[in-house]
Amino acid sequence: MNFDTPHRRFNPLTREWVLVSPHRAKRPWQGQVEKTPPENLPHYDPTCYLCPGNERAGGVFNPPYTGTFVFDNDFPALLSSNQQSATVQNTVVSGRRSTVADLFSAEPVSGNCRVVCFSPRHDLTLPQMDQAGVEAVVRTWTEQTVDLGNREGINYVQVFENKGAVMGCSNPHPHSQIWATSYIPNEPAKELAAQSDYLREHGSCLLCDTVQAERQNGERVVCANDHFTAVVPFWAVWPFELLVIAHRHVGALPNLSDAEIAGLADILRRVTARYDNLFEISFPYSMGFHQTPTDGAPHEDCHLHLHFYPPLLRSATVRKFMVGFEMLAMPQRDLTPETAAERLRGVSEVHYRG
Ligand code: H2U
Ligand code: ZN
Repeated sequence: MNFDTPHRRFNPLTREWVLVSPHRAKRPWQGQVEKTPPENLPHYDPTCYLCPGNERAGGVFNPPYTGTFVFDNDFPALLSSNQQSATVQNTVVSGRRSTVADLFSAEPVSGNCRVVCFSPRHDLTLPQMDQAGVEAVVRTWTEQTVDLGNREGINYVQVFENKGAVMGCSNPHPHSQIWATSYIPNEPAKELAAQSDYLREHGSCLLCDTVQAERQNGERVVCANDHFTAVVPFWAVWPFELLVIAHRHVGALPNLSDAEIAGLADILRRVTARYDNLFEISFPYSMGFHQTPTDGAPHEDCHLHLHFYPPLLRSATVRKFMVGFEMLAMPQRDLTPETAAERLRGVSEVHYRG
Protein backbone atom coordinates (compact mmCIF):
# COMPACT_ATOMS: atom_id res chain seq x y z
CA MET A 1 0.00 0.00 0.00
CA ASN A 2 1.44 3.34 -1.11
CA PHE A 3 0.68 6.08 1.42
CA ASP A 4 2.05 8.85 -0.85
CA THR A 5 -0.96 8.82 -3.14
CA PRO A 6 -4.66 9.41 -2.31
CA HIS A 7 -6.13 6.67 -0.17
CA ARG A 8 -8.74 6.21 2.52
CA ARG A 9 -8.08 4.89 5.99
CA PHE A 10 -10.49 3.01 8.23
CA ASN A 11 -11.11 3.97 11.83
CA PRO A 12 -12.01 0.73 13.61
CA LEU A 13 -13.27 2.65 16.67
CA THR A 14 -15.98 4.55 14.79
CA ARG A 15 -16.07 2.28 11.72
CA GLU A 16 -15.81 5.33 9.48
CA TRP A 17 -13.30 6.18 6.76
CA VAL A 18 -11.11 9.25 6.29
CA LEU A 19 -9.74 10.39 2.91
CA VAL A 20 -5.99 11.12 2.92
CA SER A 21 -4.50 13.25 0.11
CA PRO A 22 -0.75 13.37 0.88
CA HIS A 23 0.21 14.77 -2.55
CA ARG A 24 -1.46 18.07 -1.61
CA ALA A 25 0.73 18.44 1.47
CA LYS A 26 3.84 18.55 -0.74
CA ARG A 27 3.27 22.30 -1.06
CA PRO A 28 6.28 24.02 0.56
CA TRP A 29 6.02 24.37 4.32
CA GLN A 30 5.66 28.04 5.20
CA GLY A 31 6.46 27.60 8.87
CA GLN A 32 5.04 29.98 11.42
CA VAL A 33 3.69 32.70 9.18
CA GLU A 34 1.48 34.57 11.57
CA LYS A 35 2.38 34.46 15.21
CA THR A 36 -0.14 35.99 17.56
CA PRO A 37 1.52 37.73 20.51
CA PRO A 38 1.09 35.75 23.72
CA GLU A 39 -1.76 36.96 25.87
CA ASN A 40 -0.55 38.34 29.17
CA LEU A 41 -3.28 37.34 31.53
CA PRO A 42 -3.44 38.40 35.18
CA HIS A 43 -3.29 35.76 37.97
CA TYR A 44 -6.71 37.01 39.04
CA ASP A 45 -9.33 38.70 36.86
CA PRO A 46 -12.06 40.57 38.77
CA THR A 47 -14.46 40.12 35.81
CA CYS A 48 -13.94 36.32 35.47
CA TYR A 49 -16.85 34.16 36.61
CA LEU A 50 -14.46 31.29 37.39
CA CYS A 51 -11.91 33.11 39.57
CA PRO A 52 -12.12 32.53 43.35
CA GLY A 53 -14.51 34.82 45.21
CA ASN A 54 -16.16 36.17 42.05
CA GLU A 55 -19.86 36.29 41.23
CA ARG A 56 -21.41 33.91 38.72
CA ALA A 57 -24.67 34.09 36.83
CA GLY A 58 -27.61 34.02 39.19
CA GLY A 59 -25.74 35.85 41.93
CA VAL A 60 -23.82 32.87 43.35
CA PHE A 61 -20.29 33.61 44.59
CA ASN A 62 -17.38 31.20 44.09
CA PRO A 63 -15.65 30.22 47.32
CA PRO A 64 -12.02 31.33 47.85
CA TYR A 65 -10.86 27.96 46.46
CA THR A 66 -7.17 27.02 46.40
CA GLY A 67 -7.07 23.82 44.31
CA THR A 68 -9.65 22.47 41.88
CA PHE A 69 -13.24 23.70 42.16
CA VAL A 70 -16.42 22.04 40.87
CA PHE A 71 -19.87 23.62 40.52
CA ASP A 72 -23.16 22.83 38.82
CA ASN A 73 -23.32 24.61 35.47
CA ASP A 74 -25.61 27.62 35.79
CA PHE A 75 -26.84 27.03 32.22
CA PRO A 76 -27.07 23.23 32.06
CA ALA A 77 -27.93 21.51 28.78
CA LEU A 78 -29.61 18.73 30.74
CA LEU A 79 -31.83 18.78 33.78
CA SER A 80 -31.85 16.15 36.50
CA SER A 81 -34.92 13.91 36.50
CA ASN A 82 -36.38 15.57 39.60
CA GLN A 83 -36.05 19.03 38.00
CA GLN A 84 -38.28 18.03 35.08
CA SER A 85 -42.03 18.07 35.27
CA ALA A 86 -43.93 14.87 34.58
CA THR A 87 -46.02 16.76 32.02
CA VAL A 88 -42.98 17.44 29.83
CA GLN A 89 -41.87 13.83 30.03
CA ASN A 90 -45.34 12.48 29.27
CA THR A 91 -45.77 14.76 26.26
CA VAL A 92 -42.60 13.48 24.64
CA VAL A 93 -43.32 9.86 25.46
CA SER A 94 -46.77 10.04 23.92
CA GLY A 95 -45.19 11.50 20.74
CA ARG A 96 -42.97 8.46 20.52
CA ARG A 97 -45.88 6.06 20.75
CA SER A 98 -47.65 7.61 17.78
CA THR A 99 -47.88 5.92 14.37
CA VAL A 100 -45.12 8.12 12.90
CA ALA A 101 -42.68 7.15 15.64
CA ASP A 102 -40.07 6.00 13.11
CA LEU A 103 -40.02 9.42 11.50
CA PHE A 104 -40.30 11.68 14.52
CA SER A 105 -38.96 9.76 17.45
CA ALA A 106 -37.91 11.49 20.61
CA GLU A 107 -37.48 10.51 24.20
CA PRO A 108 -37.06 12.36 27.45
CA VAL A 109 -33.52 12.59 28.82
CA SER A 110 -32.04 13.81 32.05
CA GLY A 111 -28.58 14.53 33.39
CA ASN A 112 -26.22 16.85 35.19
CA CYS A 113 -23.75 19.42 33.90
CA ARG A 114 -20.81 20.59 35.94
CA VAL A 115 -17.83 22.88 35.47
CA VAL A 116 -14.40 21.88 36.86
CA CYS A 117 -11.88 24.69 37.43
CA PHE A 118 -8.33 23.36 37.28
CA SER A 119 -6.71 26.03 39.43
CA PRO A 120 -7.49 29.33 41.17
CA ARG A 121 -4.95 30.93 38.81
CA HIS A 122 -6.71 32.63 35.90
CA ASP A 123 -3.59 32.60 33.69
CA LEU A 124 -2.49 28.96 33.79
CA THR A 125 -3.18 26.09 31.40
CA LEU A 126 -2.44 22.37 31.85
CA PRO A 127 1.16 22.49 30.51
CA GLN A 128 1.97 25.41 32.81
CA MET A 129 0.66 23.68 35.92
CA ASP A 130 2.94 21.44 37.99
CA GLN A 131 2.63 17.65 38.18
CA ALA A 132 0.79 17.76 41.55
CA GLY A 133 -1.68 20.31 40.17
CA VAL A 134 -2.55 18.22 37.11
CA GLU A 135 -2.80 15.06 39.24
CA ALA A 136 -5.36 16.93 41.36
CA VAL A 137 -7.33 17.67 38.19
CA VAL A 138 -7.29 13.97 37.20
CA ARG A 139 -8.42 13.02 40.73
CA THR A 140 -11.26 15.54 40.54
CA TRP A 141 -12.45 14.10 37.19
CA THR A 142 -12.26 10.63 38.80
CA GLU A 143 -14.30 11.66 41.87
CA GLN A 144 -16.87 13.33 39.64
CA THR A 145 -17.16 10.21 37.48
CA VAL A 146 -17.89 8.18 40.61
CA ASP A 147 -20.25 10.73 42.14
CA LEU A 148 -22.30 11.37 39.01
CA GLY A 149 -22.06 7.80 37.69
CA ASN A 150 -23.52 6.42 40.93
CA ARG A 151 -26.63 8.56 40.58
CA GLU A 152 -29.90 6.90 39.76
CA GLY A 153 -30.52 7.05 36.01
CA ILE A 154 -27.05 8.28 34.99
CA ASN A 155 -25.63 5.95 32.35
CA TYR A 156 -22.64 7.89 31.01
CA VAL A 157 -20.22 10.51 32.32
CA GLN A 158 -18.54 12.63 29.65
CA VAL A 159 -15.50 14.60 30.85
CA PHE A 160 -14.25 17.15 28.32
CA GLU A 161 -12.29 20.35 27.92
CA ASN A 162 -13.05 22.95 25.31
CA LYS A 163 -10.10 25.32 25.00
CA GLY A 164 -9.55 28.52 23.02
CA ALA A 165 -11.74 31.18 21.42
CA VAL A 166 -11.67 29.32 18.08
CA MET A 167 -13.45 26.43 19.84
CA GLY A 168 -16.12 28.76 21.18
CA CYS A 169 -14.61 28.91 24.65
CA SER A 170 -14.67 32.52 25.76
CA ASN A 171 -13.03 32.19 29.15
CA PRO A 172 -9.28 31.42 29.36
CA HIS A 173 -9.53 30.49 33.05
CA PRO A 174 -8.45 26.80 32.97
CA HIS A 175 -11.53 24.62 33.24
CA SER A 176 -13.28 21.59 31.83
CA GLN A 177 -16.86 20.41 31.83
CA ILE A 178 -18.68 17.23 32.74
CA TRP A 179 -22.02 16.26 31.28
CA ALA A 180 -23.55 13.15 32.85
CA THR A 181 -26.43 11.70 30.86
CA SER A 182 -29.29 9.23 31.24
CA TYR A 183 -28.26 7.70 27.90
CA ILE A 184 -24.94 6.79 26.21
CA PRO A 185 -24.20 9.60 23.71
CA ASN A 186 -23.52 8.94 19.99
CA GLU A 187 -19.71 8.94 19.92
CA PRO A 188 -19.08 6.64 22.90
CA ALA A 189 -21.99 4.44 21.77
CA LYS A 190 -20.41 3.98 18.31
CA GLU A 191 -17.01 3.20 19.83
CA LEU A 192 -18.44 0.80 22.42
CA ALA A 193 -20.27 -1.19 19.76
CA ALA A 194 -17.08 -1.41 17.69
CA GLN A 195 -14.98 -2.45 20.70
CA SER A 196 -17.52 -5.09 21.62
CA ASP A 197 -17.68 -6.57 18.09
CA TYR A 198 -13.87 -6.48 17.80
CA LEU A 199 -13.48 -8.42 21.05
CA ARG A 200 -15.96 -11.02 19.85
CA GLU A 201 -14.32 -11.38 16.44
CA HIS A 202 -10.65 -11.23 17.47
CA GLY A 203 -10.73 -12.45 21.06
CA SER A 204 -8.68 -9.40 22.09
CA CYS A 205 -9.30 -5.73 22.87
CA LEU A 206 -9.23 -3.23 20.00
CA LEU A 207 -7.28 -0.59 21.94
CA CYS A 208 -4.92 -3.08 23.65
CA ASP A 209 -4.04 -4.28 20.15
CA THR A 210 -3.80 -0.70 18.83
CA VAL A 211 -1.47 0.55 21.56
CA GLN A 212 0.73 -2.52 21.21
CA ALA A 213 0.98 -2.14 17.43
CA GLU A 214 1.61 1.61 17.60
CA ARG A 215 4.36 1.21 20.20
CA GLN A 216 6.00 -1.51 18.14
CA ASN A 217 5.89 0.56 14.96
CA GLY A 218 6.64 3.91 16.62
CA GLU A 219 5.98 6.03 13.53
CA ARG A 220 2.90 7.74 14.91
CA VAL A 221 3.90 7.79 18.58
CA VAL A 222 4.42 11.31 19.93
CA CYS A 223 5.36 10.52 23.53
CA ALA A 224 4.80 7.90 26.19
CA ASN A 225 5.47 6.88 29.78
CA ASP A 226 5.04 3.57 31.62
CA HIS A 227 1.24 3.88 31.67
CA PHE A 228 0.05 5.88 28.65
CA THR A 229 1.02 6.39 25.01
CA ALA A 230 0.03 9.40 22.87
CA VAL A 231 -0.25 8.73 19.12
CA VAL A 232 -1.55 10.54 16.08
CA PRO A 233 -3.91 7.71 15.18
CA PHE A 234 -3.57 6.04 11.77
CA TRP A 235 -7.09 7.29 10.98
CA ALA A 236 -6.85 10.79 12.48
CA VAL A 237 -9.19 13.39 10.96
CA TRP A 238 -7.88 16.62 12.52
CA PRO A 239 -4.36 17.65 11.45
CA PHE A 240 -2.76 17.20 14.88
CA GLU A 241 -5.34 14.91 16.42
CA LEU A 242 -4.07 12.73 19.27
CA LEU A 243 -5.26 9.56 20.92
CA VAL A 244 -3.93 8.89 24.43
CA ILE A 245 -4.32 5.21 25.30
CA ALA A 246 -3.93 3.51 28.70
CA HIS A 247 -1.40 0.65 28.49
CA ARG A 248 -3.37 -1.51 30.91
CA HIS A 249 -6.82 -2.74 29.90
CA VAL A 250 -8.67 -0.40 32.21
CA GLY A 251 -12.17 0.91 31.53
CA ALA A 252 -12.60 4.17 33.38
CA LEU A 253 -10.89 6.91 35.36
CA PRO A 254 -11.96 5.42 38.72
CA ASN A 255 -10.10 2.18 37.85
CA LEU A 256 -6.71 3.90 37.58
CA SER A 257 -4.02 3.18 40.19
CA ASP A 258 -2.10 6.02 41.85
CA ALA A 259 0.82 5.35 39.50
CA GLU A 260 -1.52 5.51 36.48
CA ILE A 261 -3.04 8.78 37.68
CA ALA A 262 0.48 10.20 37.90
CA GLY A 263 1.18 8.78 34.42
CA LEU A 264 -1.94 10.36 32.98
CA ALA A 265 -1.10 13.75 34.50
CA ASP A 266 2.43 13.47 33.10
CA ILE A 267 1.24 12.65 29.58
CA LEU A 268 -1.36 15.45 29.69
CA ARG A 269 1.29 18.02 30.62
CA ARG A 270 3.72 16.78 27.97
CA VAL A 271 1.20 16.54 25.15
CA THR A 272 -0.25 20.01 25.81
CA ALA A 273 3.26 21.51 26.09
CA ARG A 274 4.10 20.07 22.65
CA TYR A 275 0.85 21.47 21.28
CA ASP A 276 1.61 24.98 22.59
CA ASN A 277 5.20 24.82 21.34
CA LEU A 278 4.16 23.80 17.81
CA PHE A 279 3.00 27.32 16.85
CA GLU A 280 4.04 29.10 20.06
CA ILE A 281 0.51 29.89 21.10
CA SER A 282 -1.95 28.53 23.62
CA PHE A 283 -3.12 25.67 21.36
CA PRO A 284 -6.91 25.38 21.04
CA TYR A 285 -8.66 22.01 21.11
CA SER A 286 -11.57 19.97 22.33
CA MET A 287 -10.47 16.96 24.30
CA GLY A 288 -12.27 14.35 26.33
CA PHE A 289 -12.25 10.85 27.80
CA HIS A 290 -14.15 7.85 26.60
CA GLN A 291 -14.75 5.51 29.50
CA THR A 292 -17.02 2.71 30.73
CA PRO A 293 -20.71 3.62 30.87
CA THR A 294 -22.23 3.74 34.34
CA ASP A 295 -25.32 1.76 33.31
CA GLY A 296 -24.34 -1.26 35.38
CA ALA A 297 -23.62 -3.52 32.38
CA PRO A 298 -20.15 -5.17 32.45
CA HIS A 299 -18.61 -3.47 29.35
CA GLU A 300 -15.43 -5.58 29.64
CA ASP A 301 -14.51 -4.52 26.10
CA CYS A 302 -14.27 -0.81 26.99
CA HIS A 303 -10.72 0.58 27.12
CA LEU A 304 -10.09 4.04 28.64
CA HIS A 305 -8.71 6.61 26.21
CA LEU A 306 -8.59 10.31 25.54
CA HIS A 307 -9.14 12.12 22.24
CA PHE A 308 -7.63 15.52 21.43
CA TYR A 309 -9.29 17.28 18.48
CA PRO A 310 -7.37 20.49 17.68
CA PRO A 311 -8.48 22.55 14.66
CA LEU A 312 -5.20 24.31 13.77
CA LEU A 313 -3.47 23.30 10.55
CA ARG A 314 -0.47 25.40 9.57
CA SER A 315 -0.05 28.22 12.05
CA ALA A 316 -1.64 30.07 14.92
CA THR A 317 -4.35 31.38 12.61
CA VAL A 318 -4.73 28.86 9.79
CA ARG A 319 -7.26 26.27 10.83
CA LYS A 320 -8.88 23.28 9.23
CA PHE A 321 -12.56 23.56 8.37
CA MET A 322 -14.84 20.56 8.13
CA VAL A 323 -16.87 21.88 5.21
CA GLY A 324 -17.82 21.01 1.65
CA PHE A 325 -16.89 17.43 0.82
CA GLU A 326 -16.37 16.75 4.50
CA MET A 327 -19.86 17.89 5.45
CA LEU A 328 -21.48 16.19 2.51
CA ALA A 329 -19.34 13.10 2.07
CA MET A 330 -16.51 12.29 4.49
CA PRO A 331 -13.57 13.85 6.36
CA GLN A 332 -10.38 14.53 4.41
CA ARG A 333 -6.82 15.47 5.32
CA ASP A 334 -3.65 16.45 3.45
CA LEU A 335 -0.94 16.17 6.10
CA THR A 336 -0.44 12.47 6.87
CA PRO A 337 -0.76 11.31 10.49
CA GLU A 338 2.87 10.11 10.24
CA THR A 339 4.08 13.62 9.30
CA ALA A 340 1.93 15.21 12.02
CA ALA A 341 3.46 12.84 14.60
CA GLU A 342 6.96 13.71 13.35
CA ARG A 343 6.22 17.44 13.78
CA LEU A 344 4.89 16.93 17.29
CA ARG A 345 7.91 14.76 18.18
CA GLY A 346 10.15 17.53 16.87
CA VAL A 347 9.07 20.15 19.41
CA SER A 348 10.20 20.45 23.00
CA GLU A 349 8.23 19.39 26.07
CA VAL A 350 9.53 22.47 27.90
CA HIS A 351 6.79 25.08 27.51
CA TYR A 352 7.85 28.02 25.33
CA ARG A 353 6.69 30.48 27.96
CA GLY A 354 8.94 28.85 30.56
P1 H2U B 1 -16.83 26.73 28.07
O1 H2U B 1 -16.04 25.57 28.63
O2 H2U B 1 -17.36 26.45 26.70
O3 H2U B 1 -16.11 28.02 28.18
O4 H2U B 1 -18.10 26.88 29.02
C1 H2U B 1 -18.08 27.35 30.33
C2 H2U B 1 -19.37 26.94 30.99
O5 H2U B 1 -19.60 27.78 32.11
C3 H2U B 1 -20.58 27.09 30.09
O6 H2U B 1 -21.15 25.82 29.90
C4 H2U B 1 -20.97 27.95 32.29
C5 H2U B 1 -21.52 28.00 30.88
O7 H2U B 1 -22.83 27.52 30.86
N1 H2U B 1 -21.20 29.16 33.08
C6 H2U B 1 -21.77 29.05 34.34
O8 H2U B 1 -22.12 27.95 34.76
N2 H2U B 1 -21.94 30.18 35.13
C7 H2U B 1 -21.60 31.45 34.71
O9 H2U B 1 -21.75 32.38 35.48
C8 H2U B 1 -21.10 31.66 33.35
C9 H2U B 1 -20.84 30.44 32.52
ZN1 ZN C 1 -10.49 33.52 36.20
